[in-house]
Amino acid sequence: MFKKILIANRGEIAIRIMRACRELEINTVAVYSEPDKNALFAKYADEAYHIGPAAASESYLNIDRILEVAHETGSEAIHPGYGFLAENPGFARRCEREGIVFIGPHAEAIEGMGSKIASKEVMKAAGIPVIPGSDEGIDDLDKAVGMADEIGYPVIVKSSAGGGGIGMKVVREKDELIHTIESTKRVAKSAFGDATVFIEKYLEEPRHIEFQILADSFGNIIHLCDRECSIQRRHQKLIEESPSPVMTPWLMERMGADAVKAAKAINYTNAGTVEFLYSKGDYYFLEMNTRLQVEHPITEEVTGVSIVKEQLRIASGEKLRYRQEDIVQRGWAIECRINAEDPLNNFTPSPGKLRRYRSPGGPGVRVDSGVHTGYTITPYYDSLISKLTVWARDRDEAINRMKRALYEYIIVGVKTNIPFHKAVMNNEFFRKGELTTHFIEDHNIIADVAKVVEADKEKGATLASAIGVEDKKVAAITAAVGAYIHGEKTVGKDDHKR
Ligand code: MV4
Repeated sequence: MFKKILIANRGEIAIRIMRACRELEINTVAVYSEPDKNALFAKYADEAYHIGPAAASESYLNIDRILEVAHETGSEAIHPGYGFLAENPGFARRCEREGIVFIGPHAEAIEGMGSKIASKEVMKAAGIPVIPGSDEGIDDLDKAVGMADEIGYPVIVKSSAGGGGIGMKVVREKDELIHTIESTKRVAKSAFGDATVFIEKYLEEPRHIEFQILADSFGNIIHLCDRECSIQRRHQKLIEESPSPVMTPWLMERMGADAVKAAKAINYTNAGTVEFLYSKGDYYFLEMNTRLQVEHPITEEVTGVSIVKEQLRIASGEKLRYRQEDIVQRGWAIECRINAEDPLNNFTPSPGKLRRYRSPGGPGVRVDSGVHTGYTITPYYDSLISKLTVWARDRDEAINRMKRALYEYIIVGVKTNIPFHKAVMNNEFFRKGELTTHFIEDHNIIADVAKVVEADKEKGATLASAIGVEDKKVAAITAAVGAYIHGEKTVGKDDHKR
């Protein structure tokens, strides 16, 4: 096992990796940008080094500087986390060339899964169901028209080098097809430097169900069951759960076997995720993510496996310590991504100083976060404050526990999407597990958010007046209510002053 590794990331995921290292008695090296110099993750590490200014291109994406620190500190390996350099094959190759273990798959696997057309071809050849569509990039418009007629409308035009929904457009009428192909090619060229596009049958109301994979360097591959990730906004996941409400033992068996087959087909090693679209009882390979995912905690909670520790063990050359029959999914886990954003203003980021921060706790509650009271959420990186995960024996209890945890959360100084999460947890269709990737629009959740904000104000005002706080400002009330609930201090008459 390694004695020292460098974490080339920041915030909650950096702390998550450092926690696994501390439990394995691995020393940790943090790298931080100027705005992160006082961040919790930099303090948590055994060593911490400044790598550049705020701009990611000059800090967390600065390969030369990161490798320089790795060499200087004698780090044997680098964990990239997610985002930044996590799926950068050039970085993985640089590490391998410079004798530093990249904690993730080989560069070839990252490269291969970066092309949506190539990854579909590999999976189709391995006998994994893929969405009906073109087997190669579109370079002949007449051929494309013929193909769309064969597939049947609606179809979707997608960028092969794309991801996260960029460079993808639904076509419902034949006369829109050619214009859409040409415009999508332009978007793909400018966004990814690769104009290759392809078409597929458009699945109207799919679920996004993904499987966690672990693969060692000896050909052993297992899956750690499923995650339902359908509640997304602009291709950003907001709420994830394990298992999926539609999962059955038979579906688990088939999708799990196909997820393992997908990893085997590309000689995958380390942790990865196979994404499927599920529609009307059928499922189709969508793409494979070659990194640790943000939502990994729900899988850790229902299987008891530390995915990050297994990544470290695999990267250090150990054999998988689990066989497939050792993996048991127990209970239900739900994760809400708590972001500094305003759900009543189109989820606009809301950076700022956390004047008060207190996370929930108690039975079955896990909070992965890198913030604290007094911390400033900067506008330079993503707006993630924390990931709130709950575990319970069944889905109903997990939803009730999530509602309780959201009620306890105190964040004063920035707007958050907590009211959004409360609105979803209160939604009858969510309670029934009737989810699709269009859930937020289909159930007009945003309209419910406004009602939640109003109700919270009322609740805060009522409780605040009960405890003698004159001022009606929600923030002051939240702070006072929080202090009162948690007995941090008795609420004085000046508590409402900003
Ligand atoms: C699709 C689809 C429906 N039909 N492909 C979204 C980004 C990328 N992961 C692929 N995506 C989709 N591809 C076909 N043929 C619907 C989506 C989609 C989606 C997929 C998963 C999770 C959330 C989504 C939100 C919107 C669209």
